[in-house]
Amino acid sequence: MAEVKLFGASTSPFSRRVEMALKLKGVEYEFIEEDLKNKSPLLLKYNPIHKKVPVLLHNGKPIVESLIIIEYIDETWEGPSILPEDPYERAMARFWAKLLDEKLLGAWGSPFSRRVEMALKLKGVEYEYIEEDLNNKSPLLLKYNPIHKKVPVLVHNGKPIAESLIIIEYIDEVWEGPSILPQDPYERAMARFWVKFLDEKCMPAMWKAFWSTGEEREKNKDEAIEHLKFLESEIKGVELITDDKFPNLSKWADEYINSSFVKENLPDKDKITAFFNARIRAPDETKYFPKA
Ligand SMILES: N[C@@H](CCC(=O)N[C@@H](CS)C(=O)NCC(=O)O)C(=O)O
Repeated sequence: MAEVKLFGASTSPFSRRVEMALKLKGVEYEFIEEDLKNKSPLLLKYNPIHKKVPVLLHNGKPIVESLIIIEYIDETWEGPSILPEDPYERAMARFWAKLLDEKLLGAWGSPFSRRVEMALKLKGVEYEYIEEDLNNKSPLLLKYNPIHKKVPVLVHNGKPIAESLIIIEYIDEVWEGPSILPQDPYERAMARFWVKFLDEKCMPAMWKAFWSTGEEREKNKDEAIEHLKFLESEIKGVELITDDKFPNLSKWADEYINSSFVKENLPDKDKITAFFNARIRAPDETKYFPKA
């Protein structure tokens, strides 16, 4: 009997759809659960390009990418057809299946995209990442986020969700895995309060302090420092967050960026430094991160 193995993850919808196809055809298979945070050497060997589940191993030969695997299953085993017979209907089925995959429209240097990527990875969600050129936004981005026209946008089951904080709460509610927000309603409210404060007060003030000069910069710096003081007491470039002025914040920031998970998901340091240096030299021409 032919040997069929499926390397998958129970949290992955892509693995699940392959399992359904195998079951529909009545194929016997061995399921090998992968830990997506600690991928096995076999998974990396069989899917060296994407390093993702699912991988179907049939007679020792690996097939990757769930939609390709499903078509392979349909063509290899008898039983109820998965794809329609008619070529046009088949093309349509492929179109809709591809559209429904989880997608994240992001930009490599965007802290808002990065935080969503971290949330997806924390939950072990498989997704397709689409890098946007913010200087030349794609029709897909404009279609999915016509109001703000910004990244990130998460597309789940063909439906777009915009605004990083809303996306993160959505991810937290939809996928199992470690909780992102605290369970306790009051703690959740507090987490929302501080992140809103960070996004709406601290980041814009720090941003303005970075890009202004002279007197204007001093004024913006003072404003940023006022906001940071609140953060500092809460969590007991331009020299803003220094050890002497903000010891708690500084310690927290060090611990945050030195945790292996965060480190892996931060943008490349040289690339982001080059972007900021270019922006300081020519602020108008380099408004957005260049395409990765
Ligand atoms: N509040 C939004 C902010 C997103 C945001 O500002 N994204 C920037 C990249 S860092 C963007 O897409 N900018 C394009 C633009 O402003 O046209 C969120 O949290 O998602």
